[in-house]
Amino acid sequence: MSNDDGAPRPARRLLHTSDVHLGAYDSGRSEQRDVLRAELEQGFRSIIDKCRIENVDALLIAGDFFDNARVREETLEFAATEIARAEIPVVLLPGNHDHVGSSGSVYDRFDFVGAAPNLHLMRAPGGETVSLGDAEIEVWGRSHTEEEPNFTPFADAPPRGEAAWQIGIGHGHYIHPAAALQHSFHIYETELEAMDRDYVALGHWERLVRVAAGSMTAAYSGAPESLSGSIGGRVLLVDLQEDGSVQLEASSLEDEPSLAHHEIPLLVGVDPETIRRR
Ligand SMILES: [Mn+2]
Repeated sequence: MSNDDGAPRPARRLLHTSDVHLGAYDSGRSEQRDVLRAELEQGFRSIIDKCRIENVDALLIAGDFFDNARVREETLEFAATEIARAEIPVVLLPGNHDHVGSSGSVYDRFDFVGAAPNLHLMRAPGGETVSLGDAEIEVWGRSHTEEEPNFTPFADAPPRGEAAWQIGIGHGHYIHPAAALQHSFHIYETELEAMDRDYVALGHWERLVRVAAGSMTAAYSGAPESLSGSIGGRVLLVDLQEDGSVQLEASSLEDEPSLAHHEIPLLVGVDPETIRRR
């Protein structure tokens, strides 16, 4: 597995988030929706602040960045302005709520890369590799298009590339061996192992959890602002360390204590019906 030649690798730090759902409260006007909308935007603003404060080298957004394709124009402008403010490479993988493809994508409404030149918007339905910064990190992912009902984020992913750090990013439902199979966008442990990446950044679940994947690390960051309750509120700082190991820290956006790698829940024996997804 992985890069085992023992040569030291350049230490890097990523920030992993997902399921931001910007624009979820854009339709209709009411005082309550305006409050919720402001909270959602503040969540993303806090993520960009954290990138700047924590010396993050790249930001990964693992799908459902926007809630739908009809969000307000000012939400699109807000998003692009904040991404540009990060001043580091930002990898944005579209999920099922903000899919790309021929049927009305939110990303066709606005020139995001023009407004935020540091943005890497993954649009290739077959999957693509993005090389970041000084080319020590490569990120592979496959975006949702909503044209394939049996979409699988990681099936038949290409082998590792040449860069020191090999990262996967995907938006889908991790299939725990105990899980029922009716969910969509399946991600299997065998696929994660076959990808042979150093870290896989997952989205689609609002909940923060590591998933068992052999000797590699794969995790859901959870949503920065939960649309359905008290879960969420954290992002994952991903330290790629010189010895080749990957260390996570779940950092709060609301002044809660951080969770160290071993304190982040690991998916074992959980009832899959308790996991909220959008
Ligand atoms: Mn989703």
